[in-house]
Amino acid sequence: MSRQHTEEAVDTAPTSAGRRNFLKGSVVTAAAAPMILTSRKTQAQVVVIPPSPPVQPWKEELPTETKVLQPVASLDPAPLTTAHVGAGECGRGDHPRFAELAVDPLYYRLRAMENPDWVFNPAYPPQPVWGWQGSDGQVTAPGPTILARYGRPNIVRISNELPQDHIGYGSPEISTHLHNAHNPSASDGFPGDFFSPLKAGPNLSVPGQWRDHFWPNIYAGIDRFGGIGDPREALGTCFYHDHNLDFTAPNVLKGQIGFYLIYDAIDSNNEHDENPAALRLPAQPYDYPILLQDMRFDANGIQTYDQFSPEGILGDMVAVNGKIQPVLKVARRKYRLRVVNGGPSRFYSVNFITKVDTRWPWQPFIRIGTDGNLLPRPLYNQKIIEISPAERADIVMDFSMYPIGTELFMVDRQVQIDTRGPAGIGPGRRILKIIVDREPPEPDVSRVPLTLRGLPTITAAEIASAPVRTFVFDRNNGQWAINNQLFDVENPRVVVKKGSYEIWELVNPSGGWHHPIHIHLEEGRVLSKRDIEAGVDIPLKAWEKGRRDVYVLPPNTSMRVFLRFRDWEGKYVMHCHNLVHEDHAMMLRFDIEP
Ligand SMILES: [Cu+2]
Repeated sequence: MSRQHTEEAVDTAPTSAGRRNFLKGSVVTAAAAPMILTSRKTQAQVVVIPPSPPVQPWKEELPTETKVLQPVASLDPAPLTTAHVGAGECGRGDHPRFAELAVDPLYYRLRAMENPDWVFNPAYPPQPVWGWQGSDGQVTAPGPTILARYGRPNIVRISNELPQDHIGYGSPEISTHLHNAHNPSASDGFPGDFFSPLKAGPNLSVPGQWRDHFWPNIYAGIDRFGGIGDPREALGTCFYHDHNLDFTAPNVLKGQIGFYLIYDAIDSNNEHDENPAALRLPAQPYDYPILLQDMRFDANGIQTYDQFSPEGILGDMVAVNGKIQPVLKVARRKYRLRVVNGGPSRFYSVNFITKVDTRWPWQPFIRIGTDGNLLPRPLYNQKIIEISPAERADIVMDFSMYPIGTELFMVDRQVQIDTRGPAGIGPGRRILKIIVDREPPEPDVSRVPLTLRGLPTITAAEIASAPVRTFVFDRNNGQWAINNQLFDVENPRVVVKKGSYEIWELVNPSGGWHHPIHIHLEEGRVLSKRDIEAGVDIPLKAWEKGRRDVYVLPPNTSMRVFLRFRDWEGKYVMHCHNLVHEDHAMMLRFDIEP
């Protein structure tokens, strides 16, 4: 059972002593009255929460380059297979295949710390966030970007220096997940592996100040293909974020998130690459990640959240890289923009507009990636990006089409009134202003080639012989459940053999809720999608046909996903990435056995 549910019965109304005691000292009391789920699936009694106070738009400037975390020369004590229990490391499991794969690693220090004076917008007072310290010593939320490379392992020493006497929403333990990298279980940020100097999750042996995460930067398929695996399995757009059991939504909202981009020989971060296989896509600093998070602020302009409501709070402000309605200044050339939906609950449909005479036409871009992965071929002349929580879109925009001084706006056109899911497209609101303010210092030689990265093969025989498991995502007594069961961090609900493959059928029978389902460790391929009420197949969208790690289930929808389970053993999770649903138990543990 998860922590929240051991403290009180799952169907307890949000007036129990535990919640009251918590709320007494919390900033959420004033603004966030609870929502009460009724027994009817599609109805909930929604208490209206006051809107966030107005902001001053287009005042804060985003950095023109993503802030990169630099490696350190060494770590003291030197990382070992076994945890340095006694020297401050929490009691994690051993690093598997460490001697084999931790060859010539890069070392990083990633420190979770409070910044007491973060400014989301000049209209709001400086306030604490739980960010990450960058190489310049500053603590930012999102944290610094790690630029990784396939074949070069990273050992990231993550330390928890958050205030342990914290009162309010969020919980100062962490378990950092590198969303969907092919990583060993002990370094995956399993929800029950949360740690602080004072507390250890149920899957750790002792608390600690820090934990070494062994992120080997290998492709899936090392057992079959040898070396560093199958390059067709590459992920590029990853992000690290807290996965603390029951507290993921508040901790991520407080800033426990950052980008992790992985390059390789073809997606090489080098526009001048002479390797004929290299794609030469726009490279750093013109490869720019953009994180979207929905946030709510109280009457005093202080961020607020209700971590005990099973419907959470839908943010009515959209933070773009931690700022509300900021400005990004770009050079007149191509940019690769990696748009990441950091949740907790808002879906986005974003496009770009600029004023032409009296009109605001939608501006074109090329979509090159879906979730973490490059598509086999670019999608040209795209105008809108639809992304659910945790989904990503990798696009190339050519700002050389615009004269210096042009202002563009990134607009979210998604209508959404509660955390249940999107409700159509509207006129939208502007969330980021982009100003083309300079010529690039050198000619733009980047390009978008006609082919990007091929897909790994799945044979008809494999599909025919794959065992099928069905998972139903629905509510159970006001909590979120999978096959009518709540998350059990101690016991696997599914055990699969390493090297095997299966079809997982994901079913959302509810009439009201959308569930973006995330499966750790491996990308899957959607074989089919079905409207279960009408009994007909639904055609897949172009970007749903690539490798995926988020499977968006609208109401009354099922999906069949082909998955392999490779290279690593141990405990992993599948869960809804609406972080409210995840925290309220819509998660299951699956184990991979030898
Ligand atoms: Cu969900």
